Amino acid sequence: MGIIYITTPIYYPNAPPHIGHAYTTIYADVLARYHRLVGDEVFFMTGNDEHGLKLQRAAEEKGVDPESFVDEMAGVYMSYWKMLDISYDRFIRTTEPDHEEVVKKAIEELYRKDLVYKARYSGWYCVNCEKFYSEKEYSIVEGRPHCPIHGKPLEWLEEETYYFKLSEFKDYLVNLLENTDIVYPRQYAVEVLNRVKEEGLKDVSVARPRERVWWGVELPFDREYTVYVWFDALLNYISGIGYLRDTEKFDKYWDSVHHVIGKDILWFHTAVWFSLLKALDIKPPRKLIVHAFLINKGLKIGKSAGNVIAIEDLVNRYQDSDGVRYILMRVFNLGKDVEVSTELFDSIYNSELADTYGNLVRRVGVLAIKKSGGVIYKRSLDQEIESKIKEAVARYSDAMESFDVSSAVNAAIELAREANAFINRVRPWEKLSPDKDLYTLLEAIRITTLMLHPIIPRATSRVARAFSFEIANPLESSPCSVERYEIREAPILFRKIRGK
Ligand code: ME8
Repeated sequence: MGIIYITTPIYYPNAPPHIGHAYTTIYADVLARYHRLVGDEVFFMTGNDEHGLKLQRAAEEKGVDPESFVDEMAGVYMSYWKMLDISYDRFIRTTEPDHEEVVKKAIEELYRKDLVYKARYSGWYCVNCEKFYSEKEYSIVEGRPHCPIHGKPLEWLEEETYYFKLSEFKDYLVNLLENTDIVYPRQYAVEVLNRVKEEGLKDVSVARPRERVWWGVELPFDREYTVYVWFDALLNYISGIGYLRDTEKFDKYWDSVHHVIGKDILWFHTAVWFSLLKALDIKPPRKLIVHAFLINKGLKIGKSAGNVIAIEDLVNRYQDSDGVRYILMRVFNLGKDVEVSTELFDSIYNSELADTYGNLVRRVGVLAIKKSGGVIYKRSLDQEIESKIKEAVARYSDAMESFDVSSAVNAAIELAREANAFINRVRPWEKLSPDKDLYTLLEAIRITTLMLHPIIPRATSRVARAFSFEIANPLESSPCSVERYEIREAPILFRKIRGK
């Protein structure tokens, strides 16, 4: 039994989460559920990034104080995660006193170590990204610098600020990126390396003047400043497991940390985060799993592009969370952007959930009740299906262990497809006593169900209840291990979507 600590980014709650946030969070949830299923001890954390100019302005626009705004939004995020069956162990908020304490102590330590110093800063800033952009990065529209991600005009900022000596960590960072497999897939490590080689590693500002950004953690050694929101936010990953408070817990989980992020925040999670950890004498994360974007008509789906797809619309369309979870994990891609459309989603839902897995469960359930009174005893399995089961489990396990959830889903649904083909071939409805066929089919259904459990927990739990078997570790559930099936009902799991 292993231990695994899984994190999502902590999201800016200036608006409710959309399909992009669901994409990351469901993926991390599937990893967490898979590891629980195979017997690992899991700590799974998500949460909200509640400080900074973006939140200060969002609250101002609504005419409320930031504190009550972020309180309300924390409830909104939790309700979305409940709607999607996200099984987090902790929902962290950066306004929690424990976290703020860690931020203060961390920056104080860096100051003491001479890794933070005061200097003048000027540059072009995007409030949506909460980030400065260099001349190389921004685009010029009508003669003015614009954000390369949001396409909005950048703001010119000039201020005295405190810097973190990121430049001192260049060799350390390059060595980690070149010689370890922390960043996954590797293409993202190469991307960061190229940038470091091209631009070097410049010191970063870690504070904001209070007169401009008052909604943040006070800088302990200069009350005229607040801590820069990114510096504050990254520390959630260690404050959330008891850094400086509960050493035992921290040591237990930090060793196995797997961060899941979108590629938009790759730089902060490598250049800045790895260096910051080193500066605090903490070892680098075990894994940084980076995924590409969900896009619509070529543009990243997001609040600023105005092309968001609402989570509740998807949950309504596909009846509950399972449909949405399945579809997003089926298209999930670490390396490449995925163009989404209702047509694509409907076709995955109809052909795989309704026509393949759902139909298999319904057909076999009905046959078992009709032909055998719902009780099927253990028999030897059809050999071909038995080897398909073993193959599918091996593929599934390899895929899950390499974080390739869409291939894992594929391995499971492939097995359901094989089982449907087997029914058509052996035609159990024509036989007087088709119990051997039915037992084979029930075993194929059971193993498919166990494999799909982390992805569609509701439907799979329902099948386990209806067919009287336990949800257990698919990697250890050898075919032919159930003595007796009792089929209590033949559920219709997914209703097909017809038309628009
Ligand atoms: O960046 N496709 O928060 P955020 C895929 N608070 N993933 C998407 C997506 C899309 N179209 N849109 C959003 C922040 N995401 C900081 C993080 S962590 C210490 C601080 C997902 O609310 C993806 O995971 O802007 C991306 O990295 C994250 O949402 C950004 O969320």
